[in-house]
Amino acid sequence: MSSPPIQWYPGHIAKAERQLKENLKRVDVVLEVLDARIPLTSHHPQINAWIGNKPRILVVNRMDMIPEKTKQEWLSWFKEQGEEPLFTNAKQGKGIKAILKAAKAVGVSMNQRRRDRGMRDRPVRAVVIGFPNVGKSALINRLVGRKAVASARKAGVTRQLQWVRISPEIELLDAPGVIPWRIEDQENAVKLAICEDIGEASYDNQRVAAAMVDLLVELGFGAALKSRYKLDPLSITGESYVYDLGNNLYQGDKERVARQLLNDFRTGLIGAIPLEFAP
Ligand SMILES: Nc1nc2c(ncn2[C@@H]2O[C@H](COP(=O)(O)OP(=O)(O)OP(=O)(O)O)[C@@H](O)[C@H]2O)c(=O)[nH]1
Ligand SMILES: [Mg+2]
Repeated sequence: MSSPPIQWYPGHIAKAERQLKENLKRVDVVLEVLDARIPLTSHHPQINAWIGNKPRILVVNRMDMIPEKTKQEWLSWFKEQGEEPLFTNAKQGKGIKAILKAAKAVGVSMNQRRRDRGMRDRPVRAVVIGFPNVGKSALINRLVGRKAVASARKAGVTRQLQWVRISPEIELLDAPGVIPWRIEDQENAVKLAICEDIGEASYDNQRVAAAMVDLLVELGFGAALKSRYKLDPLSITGESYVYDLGNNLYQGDKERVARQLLNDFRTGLIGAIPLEFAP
């Protein structure tokens, strides 16, 4: 492909990363939030190094956007890796209690250690970390039970760190999404773009839409495209698909159709479609 690689590392993310690292010292537990459609690609490669020995709660959000079967396969896979992922739907508030319980448990053992050293109890401090737009702020709002922080359908909504008191026992730090300084693998970059987990300034809609069609066909979801758009993607390239569909629907407006394809995927209109499966 001749287009420039997808790279996105705006100033506010660089700043957020510095502040996040600074604040991690004050935090007792980290909630790492992954996107269920791309649990591998939405894991920030440096997170483990940042967290060190702190307890981590692994949250796989957007569980409504993948089939139940795929979710079960991921659950087994993560367990094989020694992880205990908690699946959530932060939009509708599903799976929230288990997270509160896990965070409280960290608080209980922390306060036990404090008491042993003659110190008073304090609330457990947690932070949410993850790529942009995976649902960190929506999750916080669900945990606290009201709209405490901004959450919207766009990467890069949260710009500053913000503490929220969830209950007398838990304080949570909302943080802007973080992304690696360089995304080495362009296949991953395309998946992040399709899922809108990186900013739209970084990619070309028509290219990403074409790549999405190719990827959906490769993953066996061609029929979902065919039934929604009355156009079979199986024997043509993604690029031709965007071109032909633009002709069918919008007098050749490829940009408009590319935006629609991406939007339909992101709002679930093409179906509950994962872009990664458990290895
Ligand atoms: N379908 C679905 N949508 C979700 C879920 N969680 C969050 N969303 C939506 O995804 C969008 C992004 O959510 P945010 O909470 O702003 O994401 P964020 O991770 O805080 O994003 P940044 O602040 O940009 O890093 C919002 O429109 C949410 O309503 C989910 O589990 N399922
Ligand atoms: Mg946010």
